[in-house]
Amino acid sequence: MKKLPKDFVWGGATAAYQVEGATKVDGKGKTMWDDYLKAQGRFAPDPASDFYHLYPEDIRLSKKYGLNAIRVSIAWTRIFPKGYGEPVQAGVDYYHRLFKECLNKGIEPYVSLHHFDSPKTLFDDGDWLNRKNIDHFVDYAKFCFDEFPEVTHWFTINELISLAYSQYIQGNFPPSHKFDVTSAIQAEHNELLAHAKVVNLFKDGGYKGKIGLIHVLQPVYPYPNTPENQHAADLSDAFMNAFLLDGTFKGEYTDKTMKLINEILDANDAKLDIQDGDMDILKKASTRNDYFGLNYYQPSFFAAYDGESTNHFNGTGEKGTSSFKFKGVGQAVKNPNIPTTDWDWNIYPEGLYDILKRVSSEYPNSKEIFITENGLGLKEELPENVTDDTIINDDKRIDFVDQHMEAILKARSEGVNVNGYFVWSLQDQFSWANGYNKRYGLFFVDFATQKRYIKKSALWYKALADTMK
Ligand code: BGP
Repeated sequence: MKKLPKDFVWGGATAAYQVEGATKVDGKGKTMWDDYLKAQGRFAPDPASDFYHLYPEDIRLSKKYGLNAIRVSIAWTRIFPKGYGEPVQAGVDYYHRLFKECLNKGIEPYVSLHHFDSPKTLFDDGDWLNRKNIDHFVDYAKFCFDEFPEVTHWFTINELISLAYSQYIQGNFPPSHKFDVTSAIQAEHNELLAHAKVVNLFKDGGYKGKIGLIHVLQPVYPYPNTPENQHAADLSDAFMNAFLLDGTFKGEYTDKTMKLINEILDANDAKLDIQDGDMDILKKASTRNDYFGLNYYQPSFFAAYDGESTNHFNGTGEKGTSSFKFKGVGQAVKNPNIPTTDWDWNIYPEGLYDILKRVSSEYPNSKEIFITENGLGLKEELPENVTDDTIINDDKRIDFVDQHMEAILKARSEGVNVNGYFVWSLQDQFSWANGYNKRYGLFFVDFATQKRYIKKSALWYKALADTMK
């Protein structure tokens, strides 16, 4: 069995809207999802995992199965229902209770301020495309830093690209635009700006603790490996990874990245608006991140393509149904040597090793890295003869996490400063574009009764935790 390094951060990840449920209680405001999901009619954000009420149980299980940290996010709309104005005390109190419970149990909370859940009022007003909303975000962040000194590990925004890409390219997040390249690239830039402003505020304000942000990185490989396909992979990489990494840790978009981005913008009659002073803000923040949260699920394989943009998003788990062709970039192709999940996600742990090496050599300002999400979505059911002691077999997930840990420890042994791992996810949760049949948890949630059952992966997680002792 492998051994975890001493003091390794060994956690499980959650996000407020995916676990809390209770979307209509204690004065909570609507997020960009409530009406959208209702109109879509496929699944609802309630009850999720009812973490709003059951957090003590999940934290108890976390402790029991060897975790020393969890990722949670604050729902902006529990505190400011409209995104700004007067704070709601019940929401503030809930997060104090949650953090206290974590700390009392020796579970360190790593807290994100924004995890895909913009307040509806601000979303209707342009979301991240409206620069006024950046100021509202900074005000909300300041409120949280002042109010929650017990939190010492902060992240500003989770997965800037997933928001921009799912909202404006793939079309599977509200407002469901497809291949709206201007909005996507502008959202990337504006979110970077929002992050940088908050980091500068945190450092200038002398707050105790550490701060960073979270990017999901998706290495892009040419397939088959030809010069044309390599160029398609480079274009996709610039859009998905390099633009955001440059903006975060270099405080500039390098010439190499901008050449590729401009090629994409030209092909799509799109434009990016960078205003005077923006780059100074990014520059100032670029050396001030204390750490970097890296989410990794899968790489993509790209080939050249010169037609119009089309896509199909597999949000049901019908294997083989996804397709993605992006004008001026390339098309995603299946690499027959790489296994995939029912949702067509490539399983390739080496991709995590590659991207860790790249971040550490090209972006030294990332300083310390935590894998803030990684995991495997599976369709799982309770057996008919279930009892309280039933342990759900998820050997596939154990294999997946084991192989990814292997990649992490290899990169670490070669000098990459990666000091923690948060499995996605702590318990089963609701998935934004897939609903309740894509389970990731260490703990199985029977959504009808909210009862928790242990999966075999939780036992494995505990055994690995014990190697730190
Ligand atoms: C990340 C998000 C999470 C989570 C995870 C799994 O992008 O930060 O919120 O949902 O992916 O994705 P999915 O639920 O689509 O399978």
